[in-house]
This record gives sequence, C-alpha cells and structure tokens, in this order.
Amino acid sequence: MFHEGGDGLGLEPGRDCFDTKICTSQPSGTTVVCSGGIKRVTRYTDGAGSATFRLIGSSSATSGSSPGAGQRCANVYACGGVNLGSVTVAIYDLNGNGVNVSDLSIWQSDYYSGQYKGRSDYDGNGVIAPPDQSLFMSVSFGGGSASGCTQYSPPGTYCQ
Ligand SMILES: [Ca+2]
Ligand SMILES: [Ca+2]
Repeated sequence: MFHEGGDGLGLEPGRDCFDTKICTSQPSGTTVVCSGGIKRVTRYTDGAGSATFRLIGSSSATSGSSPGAGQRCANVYACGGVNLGSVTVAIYDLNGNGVNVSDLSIWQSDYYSGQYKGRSDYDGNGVIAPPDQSLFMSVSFGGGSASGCTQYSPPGTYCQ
C-alpha cells in the first residue's frame, strides 16, 4: 500500500497479476519498490491530479498462449493508502526482450485462444481483438520500447 508523503499515485500489481514482471529500473519520475513480495511503482501527480505510468517490464508469457491474469489485477492507491480501485495490466513486451515480432506471435496466440488475458487487451475494453493488434503494431513500429529490462539504461532486474 502506498504511504509515502506528497501527492502521488501508487500502482501495485497484486498476486492476481501473476504474469506481470516489473523491472527495478524505470523511467525518470517513477519509483519502484520491490521487496518482500511487494511490487509497487509510484509517481507524483500533475496539477490535475493525474499520473500516467509507462513502465519497464514484461509478462511471463511463453508461446502457445500460456496462462495470464484477467481484468483488474492491479490496485491503484493515492498517497495515504486510499484505494482508488483496480486496473487491468496490459503488456506490450510479452516475453521480455523488448517489443518485437516475437511478442506479436504471443499476442496472436492469446487472441486465437479465445481466453481473456489482460496482458493482450491494450485498449482495455475487456476483449482481445484486432484493435489491440493495431495498438501493438504502433508501439512496435514506434521503436520506443525496443529494449527490455536487462537492456534498459541503466539495466535492471525483474522484481521477485
Ligand atoms: Ca519481447
Ligand atoms: Ca481490447
């Protein structure tokens, strides 16, 4: 739970986010806590009280549509520990080596499995569908997520 001072938001992928991997190295402005089984990322809010999380991490998915978390597996907290609700965790780097064509293969396995997995629902509408693939292609061709956790600068490790 997020108990730090100041105006901020904390995001905690809970036990239900079993396929979410958070990197210890994150972009400037994002703090990560990774100890005792807790995975938490925090950011200060802007003047409108909003914080956007763009995180380094991956899923633990393997080829063939391995098991994945459903909707709303991560809790959102305001400073002071106020629970603001839960969110679905979508993950572009599905296998951990940066976003590339191997992730698209896993996304397609999730899509064709007919089973919902939040990691592949990029628009958060509760279904895995072609618009999610379009979002994946935008991220992949955008080139801003080519590095995974261990290739990021500075390199990190995944929270255990
Ligand atoms: Ca990847
Ligand atoms: Ca979707």
